Amino acid sequence: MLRCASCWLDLSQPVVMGVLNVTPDSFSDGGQFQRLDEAVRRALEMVEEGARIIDVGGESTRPGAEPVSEDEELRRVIPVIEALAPRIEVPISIDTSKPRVMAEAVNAGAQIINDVYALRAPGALETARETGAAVCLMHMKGEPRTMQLDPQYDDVVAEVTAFFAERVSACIEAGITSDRLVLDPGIGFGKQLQHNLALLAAIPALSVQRLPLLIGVSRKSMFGALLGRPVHERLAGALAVTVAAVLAGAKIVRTHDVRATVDAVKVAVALKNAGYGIPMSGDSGSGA
Ligand code: 8Y7
Repeated sequence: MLRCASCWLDLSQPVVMGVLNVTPDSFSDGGQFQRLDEAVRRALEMVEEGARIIDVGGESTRPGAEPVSEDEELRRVIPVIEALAPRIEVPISIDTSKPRVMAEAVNAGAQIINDVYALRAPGALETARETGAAVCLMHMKGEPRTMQLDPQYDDVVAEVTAFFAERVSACIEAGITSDRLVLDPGIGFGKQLQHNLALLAAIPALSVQRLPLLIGVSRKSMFGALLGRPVHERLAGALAVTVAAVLAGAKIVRTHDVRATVDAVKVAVALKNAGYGIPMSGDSGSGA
């Protein structure tokens, strides 16, 4: 169970996190009330489709994206969280790296902090502790504006695992208990295709202290590199990774495409429960 600000999230079976971007380019241009209405409708739809977390984000962290101001980020996300929290049972996560946005979002009803900067901003550890929210600690090499300019690693799996161990220690020292923590290798965040694939292949060994892992590959450029597909033709690729990640033990899958991803997770869970990957008796050993 994951301890959230005022609830527990059952992760004994993997769950889907639905992405709710509230950046100006995500919804229509019909003014703030219409945008709010559309955002709430999409969130309710994702819950209907089986999302068990709604991830609200007001700052694009896509490669090359420019940062937004704290005030602008608050203006985008707080009204959405206030409108949504009383209307859904599933926890809301706030996708931010800014302490003040974390605090106000949890005040408005968010239960989880999803920080691509893993609480490395000044004051973030202390603020996160005080909110009582669960925290997703994501690995990112560099910062969004420049992270995809030829990132290099000696051993990406060792580097990400060491980063997890360091950030988990920092959280524990700051008073954030381990029952509040989720880890995420940050697919596409300062990584080339080979790094993303190495991390996905290492899922069974990637965690520290057996903390739950979150994987986000939805629409990401690794499928551009692998398949030559544009952003809206990457669902099949992402579902393939989803099945592999769930079989390997991932506990949260972050996606824009909730309905299809919930189906893929169900299939993967059924295969896993049927013994997928466990050799049949007589199928291992001497080969006689
Ligand atoms: C991830 C994420 C994004 C991810 C976590 C996108 C905010 C880029 N990706 N958070 N956020 N993990 N925890 O393409 O992989 O959705 S934004």
